[in-house]
Amino acid sequence: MARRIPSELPACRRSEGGGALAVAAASALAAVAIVTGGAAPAEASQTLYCPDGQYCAWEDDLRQGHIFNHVATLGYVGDGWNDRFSSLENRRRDAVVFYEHDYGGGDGRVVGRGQVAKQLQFEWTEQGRVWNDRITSVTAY
Ligand SMILES: [Ca+2]
Repeated sequence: MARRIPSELPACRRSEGGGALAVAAASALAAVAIVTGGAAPAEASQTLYCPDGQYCAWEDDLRQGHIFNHVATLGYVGDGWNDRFSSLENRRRDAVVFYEHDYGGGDGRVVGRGQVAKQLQFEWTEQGRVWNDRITSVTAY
């Protein structure tokens, strides 16, 4: 018994040393997680406000999810956003028209300065047509 106690003390110290290393490693991981977290909001489902002077669209209702924001006319919003807009906001000085097809083709809907469409699936319906996930091009005046 008496001999085992001294032999356990170094073992105990090694254990503590390992514990300290583990804590340091955990801190390093936490730091990495924080850096990664800094980029995360763009991926997270949370509201990102539309910058002044731009028009914006979100992939989900109520200005949630990924945000698309731009200032100029776009004959095609791009493969990543085509037929994906679910809510809109126009913070430009002038009106913006959203079209169902590319280069202003098909039906268009005007969004005036400061206007918001929070839920295209409910707000932009006429003659049985729904504008959710349908917009393909934008004209900015
Ligand atoms: Ca379309």
